[in-house]
Amino acid sequence: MKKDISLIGVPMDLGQNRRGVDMGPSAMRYAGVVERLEALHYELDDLGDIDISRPDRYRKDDGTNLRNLLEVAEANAKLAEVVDEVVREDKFPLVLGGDHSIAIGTLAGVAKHYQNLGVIWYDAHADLNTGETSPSGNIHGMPLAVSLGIGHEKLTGIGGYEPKIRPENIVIIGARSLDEGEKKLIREKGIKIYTMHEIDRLGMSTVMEETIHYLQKQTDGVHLSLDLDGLDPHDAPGVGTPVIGGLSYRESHLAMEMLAEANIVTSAEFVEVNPILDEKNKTASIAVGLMGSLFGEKLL
Ligand code: HAR
Ligand code: MN
Ligand code: MN
Ligand code: MN
Repeated sequence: MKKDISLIGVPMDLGQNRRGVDMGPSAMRYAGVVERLEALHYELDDLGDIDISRPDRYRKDDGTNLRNLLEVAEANAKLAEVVDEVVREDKFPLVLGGDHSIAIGTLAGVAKHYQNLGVIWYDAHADLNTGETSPSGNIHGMPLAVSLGIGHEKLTGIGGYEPKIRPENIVIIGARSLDEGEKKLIREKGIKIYTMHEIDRLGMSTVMEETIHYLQKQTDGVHLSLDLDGLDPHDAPGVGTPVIGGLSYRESHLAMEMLAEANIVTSAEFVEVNPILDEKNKTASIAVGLMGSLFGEKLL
């Protein structure tokens, strides 16, 4: 792991329709992210928060099924520039969300620095919708599709190039809520996915061994996009779209610990923490704990 980390907050809630997730970065700072990583001897540079312009009204853009399209696109373009600069300075970008639509900007900033960027999508959802397939019109259900170059041009074109990533370099872990259009895309593109079924059968240890092996042999960097709703809502209640039957606290730590050992992750984001829906900042604290494990914290 690079010893210099740049922390970027993205107080974004426009990619979905439950307010509060814009306070995620504050909640994770309050839960001690800076101190936690500094204790592991990282040089941490907190770049503060990206400016998000708030629309006067949350609405779908004319003629599209895309809620707050222009504002989401604008925020992600800003985020992409900041992340791009961080990677150019040879630092590790650690992005705090915000709803998952911010992965569009993070990946736009990171992916141009790699020939074959791998992506681990740790999530209850696949986020492979487009305006056409989305049941909600919420852009946080679309960032993985957008990064593949599938979706509205105002989103896929962010950063001035597309696609950002290739389907064969993606591994989805923890999925248990998939829309029909997403299932079709997963099959068509042959995207590697460990749903809860495979994780139950194989165990997280094998899933991570396979994931690491798969990505190591074909990628030159790995972005971890961790949606806290990948965890079971019993463990991580402070999320806008909880789905029962999720990954446990310990399975998630094991996943992070194995990634730390393999030393393959080159950028990361932790998203969907909503402190208004949380119980005494539990979910933000769990997110920070997972960051600790990802960056090499050991039990002994
Ligand atoms: N698949 C649903 C949709 O597109 C729900 C997406 C939900 N949320 C997230 N993303 N938190 O992982 O509307
Ligand atoms: Mn997600
Ligand atoms: Mn999700
Ligand atoms: Mn439980």
